[in-house]
Amino acid sequence: MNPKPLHLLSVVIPVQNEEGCIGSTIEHLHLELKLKNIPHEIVAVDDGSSDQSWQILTALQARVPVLVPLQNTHRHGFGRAIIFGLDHMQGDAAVIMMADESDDCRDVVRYWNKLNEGYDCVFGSRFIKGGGTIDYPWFKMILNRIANTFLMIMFRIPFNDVTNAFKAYRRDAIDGCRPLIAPHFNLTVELPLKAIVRGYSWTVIPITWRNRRTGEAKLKIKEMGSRYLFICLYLWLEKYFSMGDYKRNPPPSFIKPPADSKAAKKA
Ligand SMILES: Nc1nc2c(ncn2[C@@H]2O[C@H](COP(=O)(O)OP(=O)(O)O)[C@@H](O)[C@H]2O)c(=O)[nH]1
Ligand SMILES: [Mg+2]
Repeated sequence: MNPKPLHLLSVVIPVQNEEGCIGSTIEHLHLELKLKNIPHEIVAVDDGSSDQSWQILTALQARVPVLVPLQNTHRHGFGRAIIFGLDHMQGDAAVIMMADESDDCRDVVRYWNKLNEGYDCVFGSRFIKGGGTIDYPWFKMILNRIANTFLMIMFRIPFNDVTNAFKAYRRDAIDGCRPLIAPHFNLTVELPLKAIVRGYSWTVIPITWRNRRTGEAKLKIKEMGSRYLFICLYLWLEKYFSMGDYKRNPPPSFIKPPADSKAAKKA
């Protein structure tokens, strides 16, 4: 467990063509966190939107002073935009949240409270008691359940909602997962799996999700399937074949004692 107290929560939101919902997502979130006295900033990363999303974000700053609108100046992509947001955040913890009002702001409060108990990561599950989904497209649901069952077996973890991006991390855990390499939606599995494989502490709480009511869903399973597989296999190789080299606490045999220590002199 991590005893370091937390001072600021950064909510990182990737945004692409969300003019119909981005305003209310941010206003609701800000209101909820303000009511609960949670010190926060909201980092919204626009990725070349062709609609009014960017204009809405910049105008909203007047009403939500903790809003930090950014434009991803690098190559575009869901994962790249989130990494850009993580690179620019000021907080010592982050929640990654979607712009389309699918995620519940009250769950952000629960994430923050759990992080403050000392966990490095807090993951939500929509598929445990107390969690749920509204209007989840049936085809996506079938693929989701199959993929998550495979991940539970491959990584031997008792957590059944790895593929959802809406999760919370201490900054230390995020930095321990660098370099982050997934440019697209596959970042949603890179972050939690890497944090688990590298030995960061984690826990699961129930969360709810509801389908967007405006705009378009952007996840294209056909384009992403092989990218998801790549990231899962890469982390599977790291888990079983890297001998713990990338772990948060590397195996003792790999830690060299300082040159003037007793142990070093003996050797
Ligand atoms: N910055 C950025 N955000 C994206 C991109 N693709 C999707 N998003 C955002 O990521 C979130 C999830 O996308 P969404 O369309 O709801 O995905 P789906 O519901 O899983 O199909 C939303 O906040 C989108 O605005 C992208 O290429 N760049
Ligand atoms: Mg969505």
